[in-house]
Amino acid sequence: MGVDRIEQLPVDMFASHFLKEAASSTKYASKIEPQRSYDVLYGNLNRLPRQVRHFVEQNAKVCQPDAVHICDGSEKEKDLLYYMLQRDGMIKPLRKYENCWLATTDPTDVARVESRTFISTQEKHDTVPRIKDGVKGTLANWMSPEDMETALDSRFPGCMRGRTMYVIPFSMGPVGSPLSKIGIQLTDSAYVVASMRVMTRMGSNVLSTLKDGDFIKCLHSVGKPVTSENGGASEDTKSQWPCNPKEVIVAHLPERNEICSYGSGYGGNSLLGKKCFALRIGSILARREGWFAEHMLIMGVENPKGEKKYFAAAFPSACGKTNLAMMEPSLPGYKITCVGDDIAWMRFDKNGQLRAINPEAGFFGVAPGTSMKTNPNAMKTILKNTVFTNVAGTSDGGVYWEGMENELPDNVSITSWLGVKNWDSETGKPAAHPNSRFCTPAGQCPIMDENWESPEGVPIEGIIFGGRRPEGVPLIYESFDWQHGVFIGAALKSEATAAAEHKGKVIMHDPFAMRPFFGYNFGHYLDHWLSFQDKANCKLPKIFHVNWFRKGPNGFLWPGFGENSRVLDWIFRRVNGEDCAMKSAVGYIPKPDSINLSGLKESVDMNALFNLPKEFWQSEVKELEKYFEDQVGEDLPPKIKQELKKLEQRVQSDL
Ligand code: GTP
Ligand code: SPV
Ligand code: MN
Repeated sequence: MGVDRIEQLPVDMFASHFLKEAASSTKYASKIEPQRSYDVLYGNLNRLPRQVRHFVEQNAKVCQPDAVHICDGSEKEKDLLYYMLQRDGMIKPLRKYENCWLATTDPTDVARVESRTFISTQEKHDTVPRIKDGVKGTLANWMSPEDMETALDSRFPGCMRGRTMYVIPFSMGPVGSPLSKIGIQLTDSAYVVASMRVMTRMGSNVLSTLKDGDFIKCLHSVGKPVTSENGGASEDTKSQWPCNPKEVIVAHLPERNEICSYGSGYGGNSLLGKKCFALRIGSILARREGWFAEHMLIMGVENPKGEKKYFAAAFPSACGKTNLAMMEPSLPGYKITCVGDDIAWMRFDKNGQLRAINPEAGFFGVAPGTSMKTNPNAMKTILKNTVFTNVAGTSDGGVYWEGMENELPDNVSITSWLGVKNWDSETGKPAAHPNSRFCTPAGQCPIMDENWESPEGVPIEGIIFGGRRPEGVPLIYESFDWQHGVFIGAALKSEATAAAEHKGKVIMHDPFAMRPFFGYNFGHYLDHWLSFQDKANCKLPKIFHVNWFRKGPNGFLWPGFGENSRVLDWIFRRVNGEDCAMKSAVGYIPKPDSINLSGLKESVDMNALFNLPKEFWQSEVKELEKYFEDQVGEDLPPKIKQELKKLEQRVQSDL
């Protein structure tokens, strides 16, 4: 279906591009030239809106690229990018599929680097809560503007030498929607351009909706200028993937509407529209303008009567958002549609209805564990126009990862993400990196919702929190009210996953699944959420908590995936006001037999799934109390403290 390689581009179309590129690449030199000029290889600086042009010129002066390419988002440009990426050894074609590619990164550049992610504001406590001296804060990293300036000044000057600086105009959200926002990303990575082209709406049409100056300035560099010695490759590993792991910084300067990221080409570190813009900067804009920017999937659920509702769900990284958003329901008559799998921008409309858009245009999904059994819709989505990163390749031009569950024919061999040929599972090392991902256009998903690009967004009737909780936390519970629901979000915890640089399976706090993504003081974030309770014209959605990951002696107690539709069915009925819940210490839980288990093939121990061990919840309360005191300190809203007290009393009285 696909090709072994792109042998040739329609070269005359690009003749001038390659001539100029050749000329400029001979220009790089190890000696420093104070003022360097660059060629504009593609596009026209003069046609850019004034402030965009200024932003480009200013940063070109600092970063000193050899060339500038202004992205237009065209097919022609796409062909050029993929051709160059392949030529430079950054991606390999996967001939088994249509226009699919495999990239493998430097082994040190594989996940978000939370420890090097900073937010810089004049006032420290605009960014981080007021906590006791000596306690290490885990809710956002603040850096002073002075230190930030030093950090950026020691990295960016000259960082793009020998490379092309791409200018990416992109829209988060449908182009022109009143809920959308525009960014301009400058990057010296063509891989990032190819990925942004999938993950955002990118190209010239974005510029035509831009009110001059009203954009987020995003600057990204892999931090590896090309010199005659390194040829652009990594010195330590000699990999073709340029990066500078020792100098990584992912910096946010909200007061200047700026994001500056250096040293990593991977995922959330480099696709700046995603976590940096849509969540960190987004959450700040949201508070200022009265809306929400959240780490949530958005899904449509249609019941057998043809009634439809939309839900948003916040689970921490690699805890099942993509799976739930694309679920194939096992309950007959149910239909699921996908609006988004990672980020929701939501606001109450003038009728008081909460509405959500997915600001993204693609999925950057976790590959391991994705199979025809667990997520057939994702498997169907990624068969074309997809860039896979850090998965394993097969000798017949396909991909492979742990949990893919397809038996490979004997004559097909696997090359691991680290390039080990004839890989087999006996080595004990995974074939694919645990945080390996696919980057694929959302529009290709067979169950995309008919309204997924609707400019006004879809109406949200329920918000679901969840995490990986091996112990103590029931399959589903519902909050008593909005305030209790905000408390449940604040108390969210989960087992660590490979999405960031954490080691081991510790249970970590991840409030609102936003711990790595808060753009401002978490105490203020809670105030913002709580404030909607007092607003006259807001229909507050019900709030739920789910846990697919509770374990018994034989592993997971709940089959998960498509069977989660049974839980969605209960949620749906609750939103419709059905009397199928009863009070418990943690919230409303299903009345006996109110979860529809008909047709479930395996036997499930519902008692074990809903058991609320008193000692567990007593220590949970104590631990939460300490967490809030240590991490949110003076900024913890009294209402959250009250909710914790109420939980403590309910646990005590065995309610
Ligand atoms: P990010 O993209 O990192 O924000 O993560 P995500 O929340 O979209 O995670 P994703 O859906 O890709 O989850 C990936 C992991 O969760 C895979 O290992 C899945 O197998 C596992 N998973 C998802 N749903 C379920 C479930 O219902 N039960 C169990 N046991 N595992 C699940
Ligand atoms: C996450 O870690 O929550 C992701 C992947 O969605 S990344 O874009 O790398 O942040
Ligand atoms: Mn995510």
